[in-house]
Formats: sequence, C-alpha cells, structure tokens
Amino acid sequence: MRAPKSFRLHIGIFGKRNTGKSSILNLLTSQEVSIVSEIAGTTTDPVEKLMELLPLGPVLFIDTAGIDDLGDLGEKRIAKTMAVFDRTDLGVIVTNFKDWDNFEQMIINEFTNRAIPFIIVFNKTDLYEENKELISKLNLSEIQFTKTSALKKTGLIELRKLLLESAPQDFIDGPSILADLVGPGEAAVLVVPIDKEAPKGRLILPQVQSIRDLLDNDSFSVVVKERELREVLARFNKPPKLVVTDSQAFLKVAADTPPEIPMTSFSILFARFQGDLNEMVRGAMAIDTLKTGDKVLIAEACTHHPIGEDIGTVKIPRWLTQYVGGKLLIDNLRGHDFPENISDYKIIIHCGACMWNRREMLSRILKARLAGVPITNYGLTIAYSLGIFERALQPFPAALEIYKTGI
Ligand SMILES: Nc1nc2c(ncn2[C@@H]2O[C@H](COP(=O)(O)OP(=O)(O)OP(=O)(O)O)[C@@H](O)[C@H]2O)c(=O)[nH]1
Ligand code: SF4
Ligand SMILES: [Mg+2]
Repeated sequence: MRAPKSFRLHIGIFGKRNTGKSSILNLLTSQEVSIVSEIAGTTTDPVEKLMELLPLGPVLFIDTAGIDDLGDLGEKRIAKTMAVFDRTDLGVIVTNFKDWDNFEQMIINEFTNRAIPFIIVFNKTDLYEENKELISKLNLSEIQFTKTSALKKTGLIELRKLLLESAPQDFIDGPSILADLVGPGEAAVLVVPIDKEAPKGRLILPQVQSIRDLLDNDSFSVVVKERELREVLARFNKPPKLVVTDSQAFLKVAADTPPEIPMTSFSILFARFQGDLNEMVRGAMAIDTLKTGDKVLIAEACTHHPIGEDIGTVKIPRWLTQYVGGKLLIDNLRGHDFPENISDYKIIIHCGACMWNRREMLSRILKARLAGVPITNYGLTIAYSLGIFERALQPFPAALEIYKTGI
C-alpha cells in the first residue's frame, strides 16, 4: 500500500550550485533521478522523487536549483527554490568544507525562521580537507552535520542515520498496527492463548493496542483462545479480513484458519508498526545461512519480559538450534543498552519492541545495517523456523515479494 504524498516526510535538498545536491539524491535513491553535471546551474526546476527510504519509510525528496544562481533566469529559479522551503519537513544543506559562506548561513536562517529541522552535508570530502574551525562552530550551535563523497560513494549510511535522527517525531510514528488491513465495518479475529505464561487478569500491550487500533477504525475485533478459533470462524457468515495470533500458537492457528483468510502474528504486525517489516523479512531469511557455532544476539526491549521469561532464552534458541541442526552461541540482551561492537553476530533477533517508540527500534535496525548484521524479530523467526513464513506474510504483499524474490 502506497502512503499518500501528504503523509510522506518531505526532505528538501538545498545548497549552492554544483555542490553535489543532485549527486546525493541519486545516491540515496540509487537512481538517476536528477541530472548531474560539472556545469553550475544544472538543476533548474525542483525535482521530486517519491521513495521508501530505509529505515524511515515513505519520503519525498525535493532536489532544488542552486540558491546562488545568477541573472534574470537565476532569479526565477531562486524563487522556485524558495517555495520549496514551505513544503519541507526536513532540510538538507549540501555544501563542502571550502566554499562555506553567507549563502549557507542564509539557508540556515530560512530553516530556523520556519522551525524546520535541518542537517548539513559536507560533500566532496575526496577533494577538501576538514575545516576544524567550522566544525567547532557548528558543534557549539548544536547543528547536526555529516560528511560524504558522492564521487567515492562514502558516508551514505551515516547520512541516512542522521536523516532518521533528525526527522520530526510525527513522521517516525509508524503506520497503523492492523486497521489498514481490516477496514471500517470489517472484522479481525485475535487469537490470545491463555496459558501459564499469560499475565494474570489482563492482556499484554500488543493485544490491547491492536484492539484499540481496530476500534479507532470502526472495525470489529473478536478475541478468542486458540482452541475456540475453528468454531468462531465457522460462525462468521462473511469471513474476517484477518486472523492474528500470538506467535506461540502459530502452527495450530495456521492449521485452523482456512487458506483464503490472511493470517499473521502480533509480533509480525509489530515488526511493521515499530520497525521495518521488509528489512526484518530480509533478516529472517539470513536464518538459512546460520551454521553450528555461529553467534546470535537475542535482544528484548524490556528489562523484564512481562509475557514470560523463556521465549527469548529457551524457545527461540531451541527452534533455531533445531532448524540449524547444531549448537549456536546465543547471547541474550535486555533494555536500552546495545553493544558497540555487534559485527561478530551472524543475526540479531529482536522482540516486538512494543514498549518503545519507533525511532529507537529504527535506530537499532540502522546500527545493524551499519555493522552488516541481519536483524529480524521474534514472530518472523518463529514463522520462519516453523516453515509458515509465506503464510504469515500473506497480508503484506511487499514483504512477501522480498521473500519470494530474495531482493
Ligand atoms: N570530486 C567530487 N565531485 C563531486 C562530488 N559530488 C558531486 N561531484 C561533482 O560535482 C558536479 C556537480 O554535481 P551535481 O550533483 O550536479 O551538483 P548540484 O549541486 O546538483 O548542482 P546544480 O544542480 O548545478 O546546482 C558534478 O560534476 C559531480 O560529478 C564529490 O563528492 N566529489
Ligand atoms: S517491548 Fe519487547 S520484551 Fe517488552 S513486552 Fe514488548 S515485545 Fe515483550
Ligand atoms: Mg543539481
């Protein structure tokens, strides 16, 4: 499902002519969106590009003409560039360490006057040495910056990281949990096993949030234990749009839900809501590459898991070991602290992070990407190792496509 343009984070790219604005856009999008040339003033009208920017989600990039353009034509171009400030949610100033002058200061003023968050990209680091004085000035003003060379293709992951950190919170907040899959007037069946691990007298947060999401959307929810599912489904004269189960009852629920009714787990819904489903699907596929003796990091957001202690320390290790057919070196981690060096791990398996804001989980996903370590979550891991991955991804066509094509 495509996010409407209005919901996308608009990232405006500004700077003087020839600083490499279009080159940076092309690198971020991995496409020749904007023409690049050594002639100053190549980009004339603003160029827009819609895309999914991992891990931020849907964004609209707007590449602009150099703000230092000359002559009559230049004036018209500058006016068009100035208009872009008004639809920018996050600003990027592309410059370099040699040519910083009043124009950059003018762009900063435009952002600060409008209270638009912005970052600075010092491009062409292959040509120009760092300007220490300028760096300490920016540090003093708490202005965020990063360094790239579009020519050498360096600094891009750091740039993405800074974009994520600087994006306004509204845009970091994820899509809905499941209401977009169900629709007003439609029903979802939520399967909640009540076993000894279920907390006494209440439901856990992902279940409660899912019910609330459906209510907000004028949808219905029917909440059942796994034993009653088959009977409840038989009572619907119009089938529900979705069945969602706790991952621990996955196999039984998959068996009892007719194939034409999409089925997934709370944890997979949260991979999307709190993180990045597509990236975590890629991560789960790395389970196939695990070998005996590989290091695996299992991370939980809570220091104390309210659902029961053993999912991360017993069940997932057991499923993984069975799948791999040999012993794995598993570290368990809890809470906000994340090790600096994670590159020894062959995979990171995370909880649904239902207690966190999305930005924190996205930062973790990015750290994993930076270290080149696949990251996935509990529900996806369970579905993968139980052989029902495709079934569990049925409600998410883009993620299913990634699984089928491996891209
Ligand atoms: N050496 C070096 N050259 C770069 C780098 N980035 C871009 N260039 C070159 O700089 C020139 C201008 O790049 P563009 O991406 O067109 O710059 P722009 O800011 O979009 O320019 P206008 O559209 O004219 O305002 C091109 O010749 C690029 O190949 C870099 O990191 N290092
Ligand atoms: S944040 Fe993680 S560990 Fe805590 S309840 Fe949610 S899924 Fe479980
Ligand atoms: Mg350009």
